[in-house]
Amino acid sequence: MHRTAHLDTFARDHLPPRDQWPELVFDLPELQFPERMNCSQDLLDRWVAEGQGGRTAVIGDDGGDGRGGGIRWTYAELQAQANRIANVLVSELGVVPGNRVLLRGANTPQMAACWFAVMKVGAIAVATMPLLRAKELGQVIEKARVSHALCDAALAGELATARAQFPVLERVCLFRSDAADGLEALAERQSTSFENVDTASDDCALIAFTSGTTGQPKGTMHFHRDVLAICRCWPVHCLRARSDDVFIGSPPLAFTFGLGGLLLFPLSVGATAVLLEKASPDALLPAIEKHRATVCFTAPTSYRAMVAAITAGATSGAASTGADSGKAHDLSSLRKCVSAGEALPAATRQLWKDTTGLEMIDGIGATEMLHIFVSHTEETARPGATGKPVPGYRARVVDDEGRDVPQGSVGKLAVLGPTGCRYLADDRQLKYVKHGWNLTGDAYLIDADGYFVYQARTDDMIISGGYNIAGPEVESALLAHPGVAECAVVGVPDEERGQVVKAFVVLKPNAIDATGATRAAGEAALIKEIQDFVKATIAPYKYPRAIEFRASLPRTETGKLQRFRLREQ
Ligand code: 3UK
Repeated sequence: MHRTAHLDTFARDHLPPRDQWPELVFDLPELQFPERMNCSQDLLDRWVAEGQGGRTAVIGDDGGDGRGGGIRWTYAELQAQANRIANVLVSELGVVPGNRVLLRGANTPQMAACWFAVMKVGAIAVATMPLLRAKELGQVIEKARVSHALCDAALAGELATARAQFPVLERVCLFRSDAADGLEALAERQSTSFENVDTASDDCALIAFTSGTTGQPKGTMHFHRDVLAICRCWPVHCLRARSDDVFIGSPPLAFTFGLGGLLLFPLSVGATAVLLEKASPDALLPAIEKHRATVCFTAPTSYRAMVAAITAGATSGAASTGADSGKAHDLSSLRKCVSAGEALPAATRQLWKDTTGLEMIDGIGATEMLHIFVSHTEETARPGATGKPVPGYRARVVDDEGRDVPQGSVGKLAVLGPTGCRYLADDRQLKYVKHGWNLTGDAYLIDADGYFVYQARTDDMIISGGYNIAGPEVESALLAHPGVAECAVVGVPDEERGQVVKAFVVLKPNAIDATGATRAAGEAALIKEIQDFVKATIAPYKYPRAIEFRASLPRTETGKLQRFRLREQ
């Protein structure tokens, strides 16, 4: 390890022992990193130094609530804001290199400036999802020993509650606030220049907490060089964005999918990022049109919901007014659409293509790996498959002993590359990293052409009557039925078969009424019809023996289905 710039060495002191790290490979010439670097230099300051400071870096859109929309900052302005905040952190709030600084807010230009300020002062960003409550914030504060927080004034309440219980959090400064001691007022008095702390390339830059479904959240530690490494792998080889691109999307900056897709990747090519405070499918559609966005990042279900809204708009007539979801939206600016966070069903890829003419880019990423490691380009997309290892990464499908399974057999996905899993003080390190490989917890197979085909989370595989059934494959088949809006497939206990396949289905608005039957008769007929439909699409033994209709499905803030909740019920 290189000489640290951290005066507070908590992060280094709590890295896993070196022999528990995954193997790291820096195979590409662009992955040769110097001993000392601060990632904000490469992503932000560089553009100003190169005379590109007048380009637009970030655009804020509050969806019309008037709190902070309308901000457009050039690279020079974003740098000036970040520098002012860096000065506040050091001279007003007493932050020293290595301190953990919690960031809390919706996706906004101010949040982006705060993130860079934390990088610049050599502190460690601990970004948190806006929806977290005091209890979860408290777990993060305690685990990462967070001493300072920068928090959007709109979200101050839960943080104040958490702070009352965890006095390790000494200072909270509110941004987007008119208060005399708010961040804006403090920043106003500071200089727009700041000399970045000369961090080591292996100094920790961020601790990202997993959106864990159960148990204590895990903090994943990523270095300054990791931030740049992810910018030089997937975006360069799969996304291939340009400096005139306008990025937009839904994942929070606190989710590394969003941090990369909506901040690091656009800035790494000198492009523009539109940061939306509200990014539900209903809000995303008009925002794409309004900002003439060219690159979109969101989850598979969000693409599906956007298609539904577009289709509803088209049938009700483009001239209709009122709710935005009822309007036809001009999406012709879009060039590239990225899907991640969950498997992309072939049916959803096809729907999006039929609606927009665009082939989506799917990629599997993980908080532990920082970003995407198996993916493809538009040209090499294969419906139902995630793709191939991203240049810079290696991937295999292995058995419990870490040996490659035969081609075409289902096993565990194992990956390694320039980034990898380093949990903050957590025994679960030994579960994620085995024999030097990161085990993501996903069941995959490799097809005859070397494509990686997602099956399920390993603990979501259903074993029924001796057969292994991957829930997502059944979900894909269900999604192709014209009445199905959303669905989730789980295994439920069954005396005879061990488990049976059960589907929870959200129907499209008119799926039953259209039949003219009574509700009960209509539901029974539809269940039978959907079951027959699945049997005709995939091997009949995989069909859902039980189907339950729901108004909605439980999801995390990052858009993932919470199958465990459905199993519990
Ligand atoms: C699942 C996928 C199939 C998979 C993430 C892009 O999702 C991200 O990180 P998380 O830590 O979850 C990781 C797990 O999510 N998954 C993600 N993408 C796909 N499954 N196809 C996909 N395309 O189970 C994985 O192990 O929340 C995604 C970039 C950064 C991220 N952190």
